[in-house]
Amino acid sequence: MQKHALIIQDISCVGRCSLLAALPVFNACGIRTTPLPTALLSTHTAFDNPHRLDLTQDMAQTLAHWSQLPLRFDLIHVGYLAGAHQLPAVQRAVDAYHRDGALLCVDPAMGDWGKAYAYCDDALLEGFRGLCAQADLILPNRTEAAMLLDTPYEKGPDSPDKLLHQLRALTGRFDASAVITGVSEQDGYIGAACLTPDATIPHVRLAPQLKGAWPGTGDLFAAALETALLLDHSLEDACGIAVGFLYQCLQNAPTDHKEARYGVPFEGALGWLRKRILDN
Ligand code: PXL
Repeated sequence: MQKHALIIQDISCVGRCSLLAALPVFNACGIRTTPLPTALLSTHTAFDNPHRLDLTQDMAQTLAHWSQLPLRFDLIHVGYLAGAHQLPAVQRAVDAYHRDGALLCVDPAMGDWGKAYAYCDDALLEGFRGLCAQADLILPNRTEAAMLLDTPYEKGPDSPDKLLHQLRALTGRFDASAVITGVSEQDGYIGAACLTPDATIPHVRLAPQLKGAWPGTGDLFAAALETALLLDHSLEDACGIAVGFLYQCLQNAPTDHKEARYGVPFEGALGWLRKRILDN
């Protein structure tokens, strides 16, 4: 049976993030996707003054229409929201579709590099904590982990063990897993660490660190990891695949900030990802 993923995040037309990064990753590996767009932006928010259209009302109407259809999903991904006012619509989608073995994956898109996104307020943070409490898998970066846990963001080489145990506790579920991205335990390397319910120590997966910062890396990472999970890889393996995918994508990526804003050139690496995931 073909797997089917519901992806709840924005459409940023320019900048290769959120839905425009996630959908091709799932689709390249044969997974059917259904988007529930939260907002339409002319670019992501690292460009000045994007045009924004808030789609909260449209989310509610879309969900009302879908309630008349026999839709079911194997995975629900929640990412970038336009604000806390969208949480009721997201909860409605979770209530409708987080059942029959569907995995709820929450990427609490609230900030990066030690800074919260401008629109992110306490209500959104609380809302993401509430979504994390229901999730099967949460995937914050180090900035978001610090926000969720109300601990200071630590720069530089770090050990993710304590954070991951605290994140798993935050889910409030004995069977949930946590992944943290942007981990650089070793100088010159970057990647992710994951903690599954049956493990006491995290698994860390690293690749050589490339100089630069590209918007959308978290969205691509989550999509690659979730695709691998849906296609029967373990979380540790899926984490390694997603780290490897980003390394493949970024090897020839522009590093200059003005160019890097256009996002990760992931298109040429989709074949690598498909092979890595499907050639078990
Ligand atoms: O990749 C995260 C993201 C998603 N959507 C929008 C963003 C960002 C990060 O800045 O601005 C609109």
